[in-house]
Amino acid sequence: MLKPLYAALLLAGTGAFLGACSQGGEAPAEEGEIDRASGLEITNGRMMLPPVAGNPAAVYFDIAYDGEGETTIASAYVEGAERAELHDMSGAGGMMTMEQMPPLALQPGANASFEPGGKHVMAFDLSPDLVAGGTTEVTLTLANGDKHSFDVPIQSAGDAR
Ligand SMILES: [Cu+2]
Repeated sequence: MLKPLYAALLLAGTGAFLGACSQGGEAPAEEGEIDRASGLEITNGRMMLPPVAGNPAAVYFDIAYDGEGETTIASAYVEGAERAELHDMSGAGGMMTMEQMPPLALQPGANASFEPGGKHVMAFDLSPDLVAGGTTEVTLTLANGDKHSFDVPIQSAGDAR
């Protein structure tokens, strides 16, 4: 089980987790204590491990946004991955290529899907702690600096997407 230290640090401003990083042994943050950017709803999240160990994993999820004004997803963090990037696929048929995508702007009432063949979060240099059947935490950072964290189940490459 990965410790949600990252989320805990982000919550330091609340006082509840002040100094959590140096204390050690504190209980993992409970559901509801992780960051929730206002108006963002994430469903259907999952991480697909690569078929070949050492390759990056892909994280998929659906977003519904119903906050005030436009919001923009600027970057992603995946617990247990050295780095994560927002990717999109372009091309068609056997000529699909992926590339980093620009920040994703969402208007109130908008939905977006990160799904196989389209947008995804690519997670690089995975910790061996990320195993099928486990969970990890994904954090989206908005252009205004707000964070939105959510847990995703980890699935093996052979599982249904
Ligand atoms: Cu990718």
